[in-house]
Amino acid sequence: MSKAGSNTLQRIKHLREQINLHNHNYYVLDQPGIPDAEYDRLFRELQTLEAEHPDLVSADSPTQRVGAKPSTAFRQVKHEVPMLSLGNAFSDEELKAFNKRVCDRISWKDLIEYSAEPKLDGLAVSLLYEKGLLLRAATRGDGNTGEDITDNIKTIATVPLKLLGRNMPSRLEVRGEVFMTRKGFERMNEQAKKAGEKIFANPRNAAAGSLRQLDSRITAKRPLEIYFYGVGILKDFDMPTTHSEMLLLLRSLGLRVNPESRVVKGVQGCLRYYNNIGKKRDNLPYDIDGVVYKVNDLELQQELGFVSRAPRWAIAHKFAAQEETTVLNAVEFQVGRTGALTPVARLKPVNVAGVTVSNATLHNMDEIERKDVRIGDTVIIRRAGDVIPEVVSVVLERRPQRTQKIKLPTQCPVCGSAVISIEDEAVARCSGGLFCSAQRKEAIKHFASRKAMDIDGLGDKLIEQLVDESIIDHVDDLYHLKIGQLAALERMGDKSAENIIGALQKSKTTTLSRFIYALGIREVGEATAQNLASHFENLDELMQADEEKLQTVQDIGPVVAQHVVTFFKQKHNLEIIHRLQQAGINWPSIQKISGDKLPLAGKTYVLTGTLSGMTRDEAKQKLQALGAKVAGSVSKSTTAVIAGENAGSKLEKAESLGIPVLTEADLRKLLQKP
Ligand code: 5U1
Repeated sequence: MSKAGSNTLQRIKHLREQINLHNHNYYVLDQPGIPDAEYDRLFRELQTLEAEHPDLVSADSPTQRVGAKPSTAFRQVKHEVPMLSLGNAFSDEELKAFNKRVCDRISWKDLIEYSAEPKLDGLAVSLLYEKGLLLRAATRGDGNTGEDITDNIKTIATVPLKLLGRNMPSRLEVRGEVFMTRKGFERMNEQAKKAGEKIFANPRNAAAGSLRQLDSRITAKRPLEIYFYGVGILKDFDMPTTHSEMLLLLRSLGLRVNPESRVVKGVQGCLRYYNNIGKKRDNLPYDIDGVVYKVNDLELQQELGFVSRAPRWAIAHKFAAQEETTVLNAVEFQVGRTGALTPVARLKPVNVAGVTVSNATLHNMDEIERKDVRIGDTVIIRRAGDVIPEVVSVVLERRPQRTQKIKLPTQCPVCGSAVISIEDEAVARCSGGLFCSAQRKEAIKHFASRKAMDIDGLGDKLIEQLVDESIIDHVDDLYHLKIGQLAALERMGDKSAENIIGALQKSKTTTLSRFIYALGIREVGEATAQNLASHFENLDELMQADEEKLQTVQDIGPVVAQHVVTFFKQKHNLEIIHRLQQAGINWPSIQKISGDKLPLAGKTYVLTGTLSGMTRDEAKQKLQALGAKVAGSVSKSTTAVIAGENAGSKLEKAESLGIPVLTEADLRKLLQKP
């Protein structure tokens, strides 16, 4: 009979039920109900209780299993070598303890060499190659039995159906992670939204959902990628002696491995790598949730062996959780620069990765409806890098009896003007325009921001104060501010006021692209402003351009072109530009590149479809280097359209306008021009 009290017994039972339920949601339904951090906490609590009361450990406890049962929809595959999971370290101390366990177990006195790499947030898979040919692919499933996803894996362009080289193992079972880049995920969700199809909450769910499609034609359309990180079986081949050599071997066979992987020494080496990857994290194209360290020497790995769920020679060092649950107390609507109303969740404050979060974006009403968020709900919020925290989903199991639906206001909460919703647009907007002080404030903040006019010291709070006290109305008023006006403001000394006037003076000399960006034209970000500035010789030309002409600028489509034309049609905007120029805003006139003598000077090309020998960006750069312009859309002034594989509407338009169409081979000849 166990010495545990009935409370402990009850708690263990409850934890097991909860974990089993979340395993099912995560592995079988691809719909995690709680953040990973919360799952980890439940799992750890159960592990601790079981460690304290070993007599209560039962064979069916989730701590004794790797995952959940695979779905029955696919043929099942028994893994010859089980696919185990990884132990976790949530702090530097836990990493140090892991390293100590490793050293103690093999009586190692020196620094251990580890192979380190990012831990991707994707789906673990196993691929079996026989005599170099891809025979079968399977999910990890419960670690012993997975699902046969061969047809789906074959749709991933970077998975070799045949291994590279002549010398290859007779059998190779290789493991890796299937994932989706954040860009691929966003594009896919946009398309799904337009088609009224299922939207995924994050790239991991999207990758899992795509891979477990019963119809592989659907998988083929999904932007899936893969990195391989380990080997289960290697037959009739010289076994490398280290994990890092194993990765090189995989690469030489044509299997993609993560280029971020490195060999590091001891705990300090691991921590340096961890901090480095942590800094890079937001700039990596895919989501990661930590890094993995593996003892590099394969013989030492053998010696260390396994313990129940995981190898003793590897560990996942997790980043601080980016998701947490909290309660949604209220929703307020913020008015942005273009009048867009953004619902903002007011939350019960919660610590997410070291920062207290009490507000998060709910994006727009469509998202609120899609996620079925209500006031009073327990919600999962995510905070990643510099981006504004967002409400990811609702924990439906925790929905209280009484919740309140979120309603879009009919009047702007700031100026009282009517709120209008345009069909096909997810956002609702305040119709007050520059009558609305919120829109004016945001326009001025944008104008002064670092990538625009870069007015040092003119922060958001100060701008709000200046507008609230009617000292300024529009951006041009900034250049008529006097030191005395600023110095009279609360918490503003003479010196700060002087500095701001100095910064305003300095900002008057700028560049055309910064000025275009600062105007805050809808959908004209930094890159578009740069494209516009380098395409048009001066501001007047841009202001007079019609939609057709604008669409010949790289990356400018009909929507942006329309916004630009609309902006410059408004009398009020023209007056402000005039007043800014009168105040002394200036920029150097753009030096026309002396490209007249270049072989493709005066020619304009449009690139479309997929090129096989180079990317479109490379082709663009090469054409530009020869003096050509590369436009984003086809018009009468296009010299020729260069069409790669799967070219679509641009090719059709070229044909309808009688514009010459060149192949990739023609492009190569063109690029060889002396
Ligand atoms: N990058 C990486 N992810 N990952 C996951 N390596 C790696 N290794 C794993 C797992 C489950 O397992 C082996 C250490 C067995």
